[in-house]
Amino acid sequence: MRAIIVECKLPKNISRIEELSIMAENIGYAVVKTLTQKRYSAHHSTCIGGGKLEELKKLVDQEKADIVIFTNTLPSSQVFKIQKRIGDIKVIDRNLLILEVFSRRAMTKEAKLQIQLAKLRYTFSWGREFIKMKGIIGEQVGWSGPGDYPFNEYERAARRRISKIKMNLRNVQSKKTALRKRRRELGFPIVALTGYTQSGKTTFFNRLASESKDVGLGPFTTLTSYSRLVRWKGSEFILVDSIGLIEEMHPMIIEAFFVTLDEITNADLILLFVDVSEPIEILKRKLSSIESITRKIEMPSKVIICANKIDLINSETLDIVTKLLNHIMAGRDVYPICAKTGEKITSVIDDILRQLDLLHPIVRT
Ligand SMILES: Nc1nc2c(ncn2[C@@H]2O[C@H](COP(=O)(O)OP(=O)(O)OP(=O)(O)O)[C@@H](O)[C@H]2O)c(=O)[nH]1
Ligand SMILES: [Mg+2]
Repeated sequence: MRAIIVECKLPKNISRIEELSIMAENIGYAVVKTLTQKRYSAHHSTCIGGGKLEELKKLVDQEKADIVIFTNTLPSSQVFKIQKRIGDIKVIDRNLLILEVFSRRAMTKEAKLQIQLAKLRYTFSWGREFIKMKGIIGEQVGWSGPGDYPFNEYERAARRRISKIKMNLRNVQSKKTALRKRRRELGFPIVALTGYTQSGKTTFFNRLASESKDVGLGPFTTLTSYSRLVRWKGSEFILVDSIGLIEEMHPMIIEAFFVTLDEITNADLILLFVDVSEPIEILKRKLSSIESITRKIEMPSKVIICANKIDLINSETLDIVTKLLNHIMAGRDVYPICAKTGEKITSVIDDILRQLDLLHPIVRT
């Protein structure tokens, strides 16, 4: 599948072309061209302006593209208007690409349901637009009276599907909640891993829990949360690995994955993973994005920062990054580690035990 990535670059926004290219290529698209238009504000009906749209149309024909991916968030009306102008080709935005990545990665029933729900809710208003565009309801008819019939039908069907998926999801998740409750009753503290996608959480999880979960398949390798009992120096705690974060995650996606993220909210301690091998500017941006997401999901107060992938940087860079992390994450312990080789991870585990008051384990008889 050949993809063209398009961006309407506004002065206040950073470019997401690279991020989306990686994501698209990761799920099998060949990014054949990228197209950028700098504007002070997005065009009200087609995001990019008319001239650029013509250029896009030519590019689509010339490159025999199968899909156009906008880095911007597109309201449904814009998607259909763009499609109308450039031909019968799939047009998606960043949020739908993220959901497509999720779909490809979803292995468990829970993740599949969560994605279905997010997709349905994200495209809920699209049905109305589609019906309108296809002239099933003429715009002149308006949205009240008998002309509303097809839309109301669509809306009812969509709502029914949404509530059915929600019910299935609740059934799947109630088992997990029961398991969590049982573990609490048994007195095991819960330590959850969080951080930007691809920062090395599962690599760390596999090492501590002697597991072999998938790592490094690209953004959102892990979608479903996993819990394992970890024993260290005679103490035990539950380690939870879950979905990674991304900048500007759409609220609907956060909501669909809320229960997964809830594992983080319910933890006694958080290990926040940061990939220190990334350029400092990106690191700063990601840290502020993590801050805003974690504020929304109400993180527990105990947080340890794992500055991961130290094998990829030199000591001067590590010094700069550690200072930055100490400054931004003031009051939290920062540990430079290498999850891949296991270097320096023992100090993190010791700190977990210290913060959870597990240093002097009670011997079970
Ligand atoms: N060089 C180096 N690579 C690492 C280290 N830790 C993890 N990686 C690599 O980073 C990539 C991502 O690792 P994952 O463990 O899948 O990251 P994740 O945070 O679980 O990612 P998501 O599941 O997408 O949220 C993999 O290719 C790992 O091999 C490290 O300490 N050093
Ligand atoms: Mg992972």
